[in-house]
Amino acid sequence: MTAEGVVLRASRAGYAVQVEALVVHCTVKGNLTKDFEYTMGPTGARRVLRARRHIARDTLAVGDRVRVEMGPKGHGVILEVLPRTSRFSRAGFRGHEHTVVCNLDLIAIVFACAHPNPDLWKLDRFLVAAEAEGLRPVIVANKVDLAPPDPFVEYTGLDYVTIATSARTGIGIARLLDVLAGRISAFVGPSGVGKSSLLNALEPGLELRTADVGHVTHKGRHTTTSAQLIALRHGGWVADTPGLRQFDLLNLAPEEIADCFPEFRRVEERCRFDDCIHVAEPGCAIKAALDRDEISRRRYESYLALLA
Ligand SMILES: Nc1nc2c(ncn2[C@@H]2O[C@H](COP(=O)(O)OP(=O)(O)O)[C@@H](O)[C@H]2O)c(=O)[nH]1
Ligand SMILES: [Mg+2]
Ligand SMILES: [Zn+2]
Repeated sequence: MTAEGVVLRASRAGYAVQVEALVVHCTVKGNLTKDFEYTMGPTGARRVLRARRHIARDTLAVGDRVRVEMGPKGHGVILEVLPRTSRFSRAGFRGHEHTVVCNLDLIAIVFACAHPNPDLWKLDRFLVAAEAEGLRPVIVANKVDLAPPDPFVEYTGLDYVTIATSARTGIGIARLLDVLAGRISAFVGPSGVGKSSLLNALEPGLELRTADVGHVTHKGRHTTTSAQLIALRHGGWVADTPGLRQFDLLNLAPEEIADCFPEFRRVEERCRFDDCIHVAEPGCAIKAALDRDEISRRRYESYLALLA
């Protein structure tokens, strides 16, 4: 019997794969140990282009959706890796690119309504980083018990999903669970905004390393530095990965930064020059939209700060 599952953890001993409600301990069918190269298919999903026979640590990664031959006693064999929709990688050992987590599809960017007050310029950086990685950002405005989520209203106007929550009172937690269900997500944001508290509110007993803990190896903290997915009882998985702690801008070219502002994307095709970076060029549609108050000056200044 075969079934589909999601790789939760990888180790030398094998893979922990969630198949429905079970965690199955899997080895890998011999001929799967090869490198995959991917290309974008017509639907946007990545397809395997060519497989080279060469054992690489990236053959299978946390988040991969796999087909498993179910065996006895909670064991199984991975027969096939399904096409990846995204691949979050970082420079790894000796400069090799290392896949941290696959199929991540949602980044929950957490800020507080107060204590600390939201730094919208920092929020813009996180949004641009998520857009640049092709990951769907969801803004979580936590600590709504302390102050209204007014500063976040401008993002709702940009069509970003914004959820006001309180890890303390439970406001918004059900809605957040709904958004996370069926998806692989990661929580990012500055320290002190309530990421750990939120994760515990989502799944009591869950305390991830997510943000600020660092490589603490005492007091019973996780000591592993590899990625894992934590299954939520209400559905979906939260990625707990050290690499995501530094989730930030890679080296983006100016044109790429502009593309990460959704309100610019609609307008910039009307700029006179194709390579306009919307600073001092004549015939710039972005600057014209600014003059008509159709683009927020604060967001534009945020863009300029990212260019610098
Ligand atoms: N009033 C209030 N305090 C919160 C809320 N969420 C977290 N906190 C408090 O904010 C502080 C930082 O929370 P923590 O979860 O450690 O933040 P992290 O650094 O983002 O993981 C702690 O003192 C929490 O008790 C909330 O929704 N409302
Ligand atoms: Mg924390
Ligand atoms: Zn322009």
